[in-house]
Amino acid sequence: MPRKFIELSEKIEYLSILDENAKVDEALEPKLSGEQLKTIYRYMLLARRTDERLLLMQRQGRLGTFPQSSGHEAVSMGAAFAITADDWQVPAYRELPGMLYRGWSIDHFMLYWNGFEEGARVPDNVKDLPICVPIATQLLHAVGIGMGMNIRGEKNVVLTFFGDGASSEGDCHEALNFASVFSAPVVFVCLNNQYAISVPLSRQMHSETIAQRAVGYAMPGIRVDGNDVLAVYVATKEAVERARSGGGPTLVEGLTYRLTPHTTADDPKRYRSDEEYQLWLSREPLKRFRRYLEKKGLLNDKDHERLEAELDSEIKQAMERTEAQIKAEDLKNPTSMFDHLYKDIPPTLQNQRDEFARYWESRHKASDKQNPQKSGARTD
Ligand SMILES: Cc1ncc(C[n+]2csc(CCOP(=O)(O)OP(=O)(O)O)c2C)c(N)n1
Repeated sequence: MPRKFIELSEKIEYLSILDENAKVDEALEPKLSGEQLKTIYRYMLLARRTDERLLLMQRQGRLGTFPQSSGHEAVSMGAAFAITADDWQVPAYRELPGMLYRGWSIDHFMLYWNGFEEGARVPDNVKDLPICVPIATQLLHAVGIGMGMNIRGEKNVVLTFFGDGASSEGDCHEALNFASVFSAPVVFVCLNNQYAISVPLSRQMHSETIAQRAVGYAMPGIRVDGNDVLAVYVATKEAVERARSGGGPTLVEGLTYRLTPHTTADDPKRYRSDEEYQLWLSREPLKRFRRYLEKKGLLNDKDHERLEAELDSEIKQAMERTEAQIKAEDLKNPTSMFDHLYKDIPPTLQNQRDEFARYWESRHKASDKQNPQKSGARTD
């Protein structure tokens, strides 16, 4: 029996179109209209400013712990822009830009990160699943949706996201494998920000890229500059078109960096050097895309000021609306936590719900007795 080699396609393509100095490779530039380019920028900026406002709210005690998305705008928005409203998006938890673009309101995020189920309620006519915090579990949901589309003979596509840390989870392997075996129309986008909380990539995996894992699952894989929204868009669009025409799944890796702590509860100075941070700050996605639009005559300083003012006013209005909503009685009753998992609640859960409702009622009666002047007004 001879020893021989089995040929595999082991070359992993890397794509960059708009570099950190806003120099564009015209041969690779996608043919998007001025309006489309401005829409992409609008949602990237809206997400950045919302993220900054959410951080202020968290620091003021008006929001719970949450993971910021700053730095990830190009991966999220470039990919989301490559699907249609009839396709599905299955996010992890850093896809604020793409989710806002798909129709989620800022209110959703303010409610969600304050612990209210209403923040996870999918808006009407939006084909997205809600934010998913347990890492990599959403990938299996995405593959299930994709396999369902195949069974129904639908020509839609599922776009799903995960982090470099999530790539080490068994769920990720199972999802990639199933998607490949069943030729599910799923585009897996990895936001490789090079850290899983404090664990650097070098402690996460020994391979050079995440994209090359696609070889093991017999699907196309590509690494893109994840701070270049044009490259993310082009690579995702190609993958979407392949999936739509029956070509199965693709793995797209966007190499990027988070410009913030992992969540508001973390201190990245303990595991990332300032030098590294400064290097990646100089490569961040918004600045280069703004310069690209300026060079094309699509944006000037005055337009930008106007846009910022418009977006800030949207964010402020959302904050006022949600804070009023949170004070309203219906959001103050935590029995709603039982309401969203099952259409018909199973008896065991119904018992727990009833027990909790009795406890909650008695707590209020006790609190009304202690504060008779507040009788009738809830104090929690
Ligand atoms: C199943 C599961 N295990 C552990 C955690 C705790 N956890 C939260 S974020 C995180 C790291 C995720 O890193 P990565 O996938 O790279 O995503 P990033 O946060 O960097 O975007 C971990 C382990 C979790 N959310 N879910």
